[in-house]
Amino acid sequence: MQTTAVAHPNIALLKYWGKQDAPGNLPATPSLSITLDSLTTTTTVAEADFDQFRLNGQVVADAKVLRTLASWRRHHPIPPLTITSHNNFPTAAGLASSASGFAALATAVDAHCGLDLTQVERSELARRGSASAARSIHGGFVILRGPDWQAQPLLPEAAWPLQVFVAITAAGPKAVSSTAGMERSRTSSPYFDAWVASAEVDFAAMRQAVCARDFNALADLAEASCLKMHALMLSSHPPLLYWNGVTVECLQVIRALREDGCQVFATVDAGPQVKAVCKLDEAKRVEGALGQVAGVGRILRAGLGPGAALRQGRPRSC
Ligand code: 2P0
Repeated sequence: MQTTAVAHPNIALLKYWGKQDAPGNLPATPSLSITLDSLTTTTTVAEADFDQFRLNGQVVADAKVLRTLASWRRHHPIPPLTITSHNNFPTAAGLASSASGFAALATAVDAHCGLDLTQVERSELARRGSASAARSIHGGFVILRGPDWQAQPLLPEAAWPLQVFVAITAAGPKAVSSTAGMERSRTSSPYFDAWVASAEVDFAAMRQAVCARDFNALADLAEASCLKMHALMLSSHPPLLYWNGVTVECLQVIRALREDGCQVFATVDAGPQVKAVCKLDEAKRVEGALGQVAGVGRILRAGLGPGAALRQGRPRSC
């Protein structure tokens, strides 16, 4: 008997980068994200004699998955599991595969083991795996902030439809994981305290822009948050530079479109891919412009999507 859950990655418009110096995988700053629709992680769990994790067809010794299962078992009765997970998009390349991965895993384990968690409790379970995963439990616009650090929905996906294009500028996994990079920034960047100190004001402004569906305000705030995070990364020691030349080229193209009145903005996470977010009626123009950039391999297209959900469930089996 097995249970399958599906979750989608999310893109932070207000970025989380850095953790509190405390247990529980607690972010140092609040964040605000959009959950995507067409990118998916599908995860199936089944009881087994020992834990085994298969990702995209390969058995993987993933320390983060094993550590997360151990932390969940301190609070919940979870037997040894075979976990089979598949991403329909590049893994560990700055496309939030750990967000959708741990959201799908938390959802599957909750149902399979009959934990009977609320959506908010499930987001806390997911957060222990990857903080951004807490946000993928919900659809649409989502916030994650203290003091409880359980993600909450802000606006459902249908309330403000937007189009997202992901320009793939390089294949393969990133050189420094987000978890390691964040710790490097916390312990070595002279700007880390300023990043944390300014986060609540930035968060309040972005929440207001989303609630007002003010695209231009959201665009300004999202680009500022993205570039502030990358400045923090660059100021870490050794420096974290997740971009390549094509990343910069895409950013320049989006900037030129914006200056020409196009309602679009760009954001980049811990990897070289560029995400362009635009109004639906700008989609053709944005996709066409990104497609002209030399070095852009593929362009993934997504709308705003739902939170993590079961595909087939068998609650209360443990
Ligand atoms: C975010 N990122 O808010 C930021 C922006 C990447 C850049 O959250 O250590 O996989 O597992 O909590 O959530 C990626 O980091 O890190 C991330 P952990 P996670 O989406």
